[in-house]
Amino acid sequence: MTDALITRLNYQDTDFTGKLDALLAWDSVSDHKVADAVADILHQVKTRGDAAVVEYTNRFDRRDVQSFAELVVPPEALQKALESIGAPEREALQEAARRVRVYHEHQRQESWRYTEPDGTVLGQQITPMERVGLYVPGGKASYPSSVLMNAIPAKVAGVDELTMVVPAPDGELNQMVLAAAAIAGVDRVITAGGAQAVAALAYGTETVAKVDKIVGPGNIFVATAKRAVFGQVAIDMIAGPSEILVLCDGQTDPDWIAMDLFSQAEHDEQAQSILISPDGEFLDKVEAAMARLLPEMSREPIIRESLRNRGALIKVDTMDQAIALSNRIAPEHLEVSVADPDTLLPQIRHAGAIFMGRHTPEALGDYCAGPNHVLPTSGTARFSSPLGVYDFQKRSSIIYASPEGASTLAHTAATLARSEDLEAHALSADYRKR
Ligand code: HSO
Ligand code: ZN
Repeated sequence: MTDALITRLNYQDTDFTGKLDALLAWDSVSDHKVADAVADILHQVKTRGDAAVVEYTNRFDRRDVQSFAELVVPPEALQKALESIGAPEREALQEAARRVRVYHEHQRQESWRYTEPDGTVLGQQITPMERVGLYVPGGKASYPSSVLMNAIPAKVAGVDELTMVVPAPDGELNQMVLAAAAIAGVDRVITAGGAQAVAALAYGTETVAKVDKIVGPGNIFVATAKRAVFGQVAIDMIAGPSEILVLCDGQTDPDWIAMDLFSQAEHDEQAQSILISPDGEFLDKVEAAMARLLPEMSREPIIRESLRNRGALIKVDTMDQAIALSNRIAPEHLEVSVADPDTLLPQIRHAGAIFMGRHTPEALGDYCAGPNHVLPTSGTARFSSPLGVYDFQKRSSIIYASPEGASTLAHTAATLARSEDLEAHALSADYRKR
């Protein structure tokens, strides 16, 4: 790569597509050594339960606990964390939680049914999962906002028991994370992380009840463990690095756009920030703004690396080209920074979250607008959706045949059953004939 702050591309470039594809390419690392280590940890926890979790936690997180009970955070400690943080932070968490809850309440799916003329009733009954596990990382990406975003939809869905696992390296716990857990209504917090925590949730131990689904981001050990237990339990998506794509007509303040790109780049060195505009001079202004603003940023090294690795400013000829590119990229976050974004919206097919207009930076959505910030990454917005209440609800089909309905249906069922050579099916239906 060059020494430039960020790659510049033009839709007219020879091999533009190849260059763009190279920037977008992202391989989720799969490492055999990690897979072997994880398989061993899963086996140990599956067979030895609490004791194995305690041993791994003492080893990996430099703890010195004697029993699993010491890993369980007492409910009073959650309340204490809530009181210990600053009032502005507490109020901000509470306000964010309130808004996220209101938004997600709109997502709750309802059961439905309809009745046929002969009295047969058909429908679908929606029920929440009973137990869910929420993984929260312990390191630099331990975000209280992510606790709200994962926990609130589960609680809105009506999940009975939400268990959060979070590593406490050297016994240190992020008080904002605990406070967020208290506000979101997390039922139990266990200070364990890594594959051992995933295993405890997936298989259950003497102390931990086996959950139905595990959600939340984690490092490669956690991601590998989640993949391995999938099937035993449900899991959410395995997230790749965060991405933002900004489409701009060239009329937004270049400083605003520069900072929007930084806001994604500061997450990590592999995060991706791309700006597309039909206005070449505007791209120059944004690049100049980035060069001027970057030295002031506290995460300057991460931003610089991320922009250099995976960032791009792309000149197109028309807004239609911009939209077509956006649909190809299928970004996690899409800012449509134009005067009237509603005119473009119908053409936008693939994006995790769409931020409309000049006054909607992604950061508002990351924290408190209301929609979820757990979104499909790496082009998976082509086929998946933001985390939501529906991810914690299940559907059961309902069939309630009336005597008359059963009699009618039996003809069709028995005919098909005999064509499949399944006589008991045919008779079981026929017995209900009038
Ligand atoms: N942008 C991240 C979410 C987040 N931002 C958490 C700040 N804190 C997800 O793509
Ligand atoms: Zn963010």
